[in-house]
Amino acid sequence: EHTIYLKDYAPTPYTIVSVDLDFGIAPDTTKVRAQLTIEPREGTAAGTPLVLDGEELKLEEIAIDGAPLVLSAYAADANGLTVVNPPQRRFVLETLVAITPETNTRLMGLYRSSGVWCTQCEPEGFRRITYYLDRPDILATFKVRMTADEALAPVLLANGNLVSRGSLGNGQHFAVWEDPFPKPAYLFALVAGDLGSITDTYTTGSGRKVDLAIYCAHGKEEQCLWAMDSLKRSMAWDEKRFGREYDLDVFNIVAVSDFNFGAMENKGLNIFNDRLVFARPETATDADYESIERVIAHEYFHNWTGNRITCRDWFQLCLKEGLTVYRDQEFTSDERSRAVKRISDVVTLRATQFPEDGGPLAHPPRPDHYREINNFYTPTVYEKGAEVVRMLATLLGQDGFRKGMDLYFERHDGEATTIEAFLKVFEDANEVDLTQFKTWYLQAGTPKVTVSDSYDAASQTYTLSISQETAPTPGEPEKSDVVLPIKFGLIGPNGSPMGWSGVTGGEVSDDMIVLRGKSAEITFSGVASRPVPSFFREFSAPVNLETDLTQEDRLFLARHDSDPFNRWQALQDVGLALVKDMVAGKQTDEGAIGALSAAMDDTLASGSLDDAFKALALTLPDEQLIGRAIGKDIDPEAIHRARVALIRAVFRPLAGKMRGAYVALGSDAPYQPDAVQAGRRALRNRLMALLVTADPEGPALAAEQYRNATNMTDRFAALAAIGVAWTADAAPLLADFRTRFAGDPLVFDKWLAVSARAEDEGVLERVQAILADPTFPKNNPNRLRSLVGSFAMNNPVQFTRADGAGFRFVTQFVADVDTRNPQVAARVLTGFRVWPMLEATRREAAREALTALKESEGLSRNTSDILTRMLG
Ligand code: HT7
Ligand code: ZN
Repeated sequence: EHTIYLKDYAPTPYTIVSVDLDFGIAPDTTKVRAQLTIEPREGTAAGTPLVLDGEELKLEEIAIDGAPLVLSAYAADANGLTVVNPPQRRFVLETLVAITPETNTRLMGLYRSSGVWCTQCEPEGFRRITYYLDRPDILATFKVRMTADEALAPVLLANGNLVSRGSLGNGQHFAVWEDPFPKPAYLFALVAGDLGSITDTYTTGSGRKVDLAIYCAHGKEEQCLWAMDSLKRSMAWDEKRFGREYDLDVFNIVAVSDFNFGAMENKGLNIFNDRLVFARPETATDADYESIERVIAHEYFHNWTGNRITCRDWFQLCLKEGLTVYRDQEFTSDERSRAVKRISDVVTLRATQFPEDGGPLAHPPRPDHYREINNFYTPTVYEKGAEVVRMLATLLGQDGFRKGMDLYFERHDGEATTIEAFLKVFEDANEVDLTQFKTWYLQAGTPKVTVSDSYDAASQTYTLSISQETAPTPGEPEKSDVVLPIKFGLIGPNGSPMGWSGVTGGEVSDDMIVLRGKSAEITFSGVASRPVPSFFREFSAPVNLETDLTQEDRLFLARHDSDPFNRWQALQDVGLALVKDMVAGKQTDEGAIGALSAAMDDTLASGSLDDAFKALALTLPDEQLIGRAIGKDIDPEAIHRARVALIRAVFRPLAGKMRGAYVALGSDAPYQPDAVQAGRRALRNRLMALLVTADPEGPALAAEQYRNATNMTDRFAALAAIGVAWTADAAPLLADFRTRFAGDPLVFDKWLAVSARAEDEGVLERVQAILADPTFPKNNPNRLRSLVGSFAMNNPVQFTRADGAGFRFVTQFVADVDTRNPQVAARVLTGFRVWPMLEATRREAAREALTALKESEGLSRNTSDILTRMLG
């Protein structure tokens, strides 16, 4: 079995100092000549073989310092190349290999997307281009020469700065690029193709001019302007907030249509999934605009957190990913609304990371073993990794955090490093001990924090009992206590913040309790009346919280908490408690429903809350979150019915007001993607979606909105509301949408996603028919994920059908796609992660489908790794 352990980390006996690559790019076969300047490390014994990684390479020539190697001096196999007895001094290994990008459906290494040659090397794709020490602790400078047909590939790009280019006469041309910054091979990139572009410039704080360009398919140039605007704002923000300037003379972005992920931060040459570049109001939603802005920022921020300072090994992936997600979250918070961003991020965390952490695929942000590293680009590494960095900032304060970051850049620039080194800079800059804090990186699972309180009127004391508990996760039976920053406040009966004169029993400052042990009992004195407590303000730690607050307390918080996150959270908690009771078949609590209805009414009418916040507050917890809150024997159909019933009960009485607000929120202003306009549309579309469920007039209103829409945000919101609820208008409107935007693949993705999320029983058959259509692009990750990924991840009722047909469809799909693109297959398969929590019939049906898949021959390592863990 092929398992890699962190404890086995050791530097390689040889290192690569510089790389000269010469690509002869041509249809069918590309030739790659590599000259690697290699050195033995100090202490490497004579005769130690040099073992290079390599996959699907055809070796045609091999030489050392210009002298061809005899057959006995080396061995090449399916995993790489061994040079038996390399020189014990600096030498140049030259290889010539042939590769076939055209047949590369895995989209790792060099491949061809809509005629464009492009690369994806993270994490282990470079070995599919040439023989190499393909690991992140090998930092080398790269010089890249490319030749290609001038007509097929007028644009030739690689990392760094353009050194020379010219015509070779015979219809061929060449370009040479040089990247002065030593980098790991996973940051290597090249692009060759016939592309359009937009250009701009950015002048850094120190006055250096940087040439910016975004390359794309011809005709899409106008759709790149928002991405360019986002890039310039990102560059300015990183200077202002973190003192980080860009370091090369050029920054290029290329949009490609076949890409396994969102985007890639290759040094000076970011490559993007085109869905995260292209935007115009008619075809992109507000959410698309925000995603583009976020991902452009994320990849740009990697230039310092990832590229200038990279990871020693792939176990440290969250060193760059968690930190960079934290940075992009802060960027969006500064550019838009901090509260709305925080709520949205927590919704995402709970929808993706919490289920991972509570299911068969649970792993720590820094795992200590893996079979397939591609399966660790997970919500835990990214989003929980960002939460851990956020807690560090919360504990140290913004200034302390910034001091640590400054030291990180100063101390580790140019290095491949570790989580230990990252924590050490915060310790040294702030004179604190982060030994226990490190547990967050090493341990899987979402802690459960329980708080109970009591008030003693006679002594005017208020006591909190707080405890933490993390349930076992696969392979981790025992859990340690983690450091918990608990931002909090006490609220008096009139809704104002309440102070105290003294506190005993805990580590407490004005607005934060820090819990380090299993439990604490904290007593506040001088508390004039019983307060309502607000815990984990801003969601200050990624935990599940249990309190003994009553529904009245929660409604009080929803009205009075000074922390907008907890105002939102309080309404969520009220709704969740009600819907859980309904699923359990308990007598409907009319009073409580009326109170929630009144709170929603107040929210809608509020003159102080902004529209985007209201849209979030008017959203009840989704079905999957309700399922996880129930925790076992989940019946997704019962949850669906209960949630619809609750929406009707809460919002039906408000339908008149909601229709009025809906009309009032309409506007003729030209579309702008800014936060204020987007917030207004979000609220209006939220009302529309609620009316579709709660008001007999809702579906007609949505259909009218669909027809009259002047932008994709409004049109798609209407289509999604109707298409998912599968009302009478669904089929004709979906048909209209498809023809209206025929020829735009990114809009086709929206059509696919809504089609796959329909709640009716017929959806599975329709999805199968779409997939079976011979014109369906079977190798494009965006299309496959939009259709089958949406079905498995976002159609909880039909995917988990009790007859098992939804499960079987997905496992058969996975088996098929796995032969061409294992990364897409493995990712879709993670849709099964809820299976152990389902009720018995569905659970057995899922087990059968997974077991049948496991028996298939020749599954990829990606898919078999997920499957093995999934089945426990
Ligand atoms: N660092 C990038 C990760 C990535 C990736 C991973 C596996 C396969 C394909 C991939 N493309 C990009 C993206 C990021 O986090 O910024
Ligand atoms: Zn990243």
